[in-house]
Amino acid sequence: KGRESDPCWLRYERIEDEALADQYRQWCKKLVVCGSSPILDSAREELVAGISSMLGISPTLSRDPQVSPSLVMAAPSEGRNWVDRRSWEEMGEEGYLLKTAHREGGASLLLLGKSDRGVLYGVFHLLRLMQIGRPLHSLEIVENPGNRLRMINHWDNLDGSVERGYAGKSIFYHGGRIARRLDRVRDYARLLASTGINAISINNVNVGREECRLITGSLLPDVARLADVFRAYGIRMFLSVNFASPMWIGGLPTADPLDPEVRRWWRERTEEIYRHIPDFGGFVVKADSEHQPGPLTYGRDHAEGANMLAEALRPHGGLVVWRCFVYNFQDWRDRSTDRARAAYDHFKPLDGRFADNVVLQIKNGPMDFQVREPVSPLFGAMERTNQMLELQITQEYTGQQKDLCFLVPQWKEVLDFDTHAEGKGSTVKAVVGGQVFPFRYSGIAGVSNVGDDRNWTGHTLAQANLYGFGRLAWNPDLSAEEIAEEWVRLSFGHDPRVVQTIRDMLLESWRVYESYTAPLGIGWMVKPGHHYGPDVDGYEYSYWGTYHYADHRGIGVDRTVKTGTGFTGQYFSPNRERYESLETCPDELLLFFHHVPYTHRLKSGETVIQHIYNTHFEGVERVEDFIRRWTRLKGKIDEERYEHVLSKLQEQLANAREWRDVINAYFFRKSGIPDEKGRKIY
Ligand code: GCW
Repeated sequence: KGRESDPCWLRYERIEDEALADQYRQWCKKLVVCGSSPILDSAREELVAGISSMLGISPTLSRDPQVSPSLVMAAPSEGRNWVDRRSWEEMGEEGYLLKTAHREGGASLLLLGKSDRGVLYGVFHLLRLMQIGRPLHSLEIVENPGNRLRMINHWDNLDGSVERGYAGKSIFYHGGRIARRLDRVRDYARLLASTGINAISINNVNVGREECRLITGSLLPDVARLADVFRAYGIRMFLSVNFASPMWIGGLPTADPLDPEVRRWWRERTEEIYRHIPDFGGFVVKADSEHQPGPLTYGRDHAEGANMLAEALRPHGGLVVWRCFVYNFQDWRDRSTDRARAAYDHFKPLDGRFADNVVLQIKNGPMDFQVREPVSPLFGAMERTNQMLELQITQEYTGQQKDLCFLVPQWKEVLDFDTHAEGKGSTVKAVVGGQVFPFRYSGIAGVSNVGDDRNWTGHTLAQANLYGFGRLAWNPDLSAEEIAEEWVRLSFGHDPRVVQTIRDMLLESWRVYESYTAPLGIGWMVKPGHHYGPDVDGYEYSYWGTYHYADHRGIGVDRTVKTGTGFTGQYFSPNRERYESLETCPDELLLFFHHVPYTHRLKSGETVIQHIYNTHFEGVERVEDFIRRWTRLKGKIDEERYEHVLSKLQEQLANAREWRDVINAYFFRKSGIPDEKGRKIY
């Protein structure tokens, strides 16, 4: 850990194609920089560092716009003069323009933003083009982000541990304090900004007693140091707060949101935070969920709780990100309660009651970041309430950064899902992009997969998830293929065999992971607590509400309106009918919505039991195939990353075998139905 950390996709390796490098040098040897601010300075530094490293030159810096040819990087106030009105107006608040302009007396490459942030994003885009080897002589690019909030959530604790972290310890905290040296944090801010992230919450949503101190005078000066680092990269800082803070650190007898003393306490706390961090983003809140305190304790509802905090933040322009991951513990004997229903049942009735600086943060699925889940029916269901999507970049249920699982294809399915909230075309990405209803705030948050491991993410290829998350939050229309290929080129260079192998492995990996774990959307067959490895009945009789109901005849949860928990009724038509009917329910979600016999025939033509056997045998073979493909890259990528990924793939193989054998044996014993192909089941 004393060694330098991995640069991830910001490697800026020397461009070997001399003709191309020469062409770039023409544009980049003179740099005209108009304007200065912390963000513009970061942008300029990044640009100069990237150019020097890739092209082996130090650009001359000038403020004279007449030098030609040159690269002109201009702040909003000055950029205005460089382009016609139409081009200028195409840019939104955080947008940028990259354009090769041939003018009288010479040519220049214009890099303009509507804000300092926009300029920074433009710099990263330009550097990306060069790393990927794109020509620059006829650029005409205007980009605007598809989401207003592009946020990273950390589940880091002050003692340095990270809840659901699989990449070492926190990069923010050591032993109850905020890290003294922040170089690592600065590199992190660069990585995030390079993909367009503009907000970050830096502590776990499960806020312990120690972490409550983050909003007090004892820690705020240190929190402010972190905020300074992020600010220079256009990233606003948020903190997770504990709803009972007035009691825990304020000495009040209650945390009732309607109590005037409580309200005053939060107002004063907030004022103090803003004295230290003038552009503080706001609070992230997990309330009345999994033992976290909340307004329900005082007979108040979520809107009353959130609005109380919103009132304290409003004068300063802050937001409340209120999580909808709320459900009641359950008795497995109780067949009528359904955890999948919970978020909708709790929040839908409150539509219209939340203040306009509250955003509800909704997990992609109704349960909890499983390998496969339907999309939460809450998206689009609250037209008068700001909504944002929460994804889990950290691979809690998807291989824990031991197994390869590139999540962008899963996220794409979520974003492209049509909720039909306002008729056809009301996709999740349109809802959280604010295009279906005029939300004041909306966007996407992802739970970080980063720790202090030298490679940031445990599994080096898991860097692609962090990268992909940011890219999708910026532009949800990018395809998984584009993102995968871009990431591989930035991280491993352009050797065609390398690009093709890693790209394909990434793109296949989520479905491979799905194939050897819990089948057909049922989820949860993981070891309780840490959630890695198979345990079919691990959660079957517990209070978490995560059941599969397998017996000797069949498996699955009946969530239909007709005979089940009624969950399908939370969707808009025609999704409601599609999931309700056994005929139209997609195979991959069958057991999420229906209880069926093992002999039930899927659309694929296989029976459920045979599907379980086939996918589990196949999953292991696919991992073996990953290993074969990877070994053909020996010598084509650096030894360190080669060996590292190889050892991860071997770990994955052991895991896949364990899953295969446990799942197949379990269902063979339950059903008594042998594998048609006579393979070995234990
Ligand atoms: O997925 C579950 C995790 C918890 C987490 C919780 C949440 C932060 O197992 O570790 O707590 O979700 O999202 O609040």
